[in-house]
Amino acid sequence: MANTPWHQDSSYIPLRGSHWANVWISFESLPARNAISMVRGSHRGARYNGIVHDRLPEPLYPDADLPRLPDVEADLARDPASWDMVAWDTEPGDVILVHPGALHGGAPVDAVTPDRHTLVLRFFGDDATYDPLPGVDLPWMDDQAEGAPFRSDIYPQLR
Ligand SMILES: O=C(O)CCC(=O)C(=O)O
Repeated sequence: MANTPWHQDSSYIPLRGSHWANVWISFESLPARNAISMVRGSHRGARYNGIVHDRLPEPLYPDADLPRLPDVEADLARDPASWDMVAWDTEPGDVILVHPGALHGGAPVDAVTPDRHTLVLRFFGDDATYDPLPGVDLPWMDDQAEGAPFRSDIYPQLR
């Protein structure tokens, strides 16, 4: 059973603001236990230091003054009520909106759901600003000042 490690997308994307949403779309019917899970309200909480998925549990930013990501998986194994989780059954055509600051993960494949194909679209809006993260280099943002609108020719604008 392979779980998506618990994380926040905001640990990886140098962006601030509240106009920010990911659309999670699965092409199979999924029971909630195989769909993406989130910690309720976590998008309003801390921005944690990220993880490097193939170097767990090393912090993504060794020198950054960011709180360490909690070990949600271990906490849940000890006590399933230790985090207030939400997840939904999904049918093809459903979308789950995930705030990038939400602590999310799970979505294992298993005997019930041996295969899962998922598309994630990332959207951001007018109040999204560039907020550099240590060691995250987006060459197309090089000319942007901290706090400037998060814009680049590589991001198509929806009208
Ligand atoms: O679908 C998944 O397993 C992970 C998707 C995800 O966590 C993301 O796009 O940030």
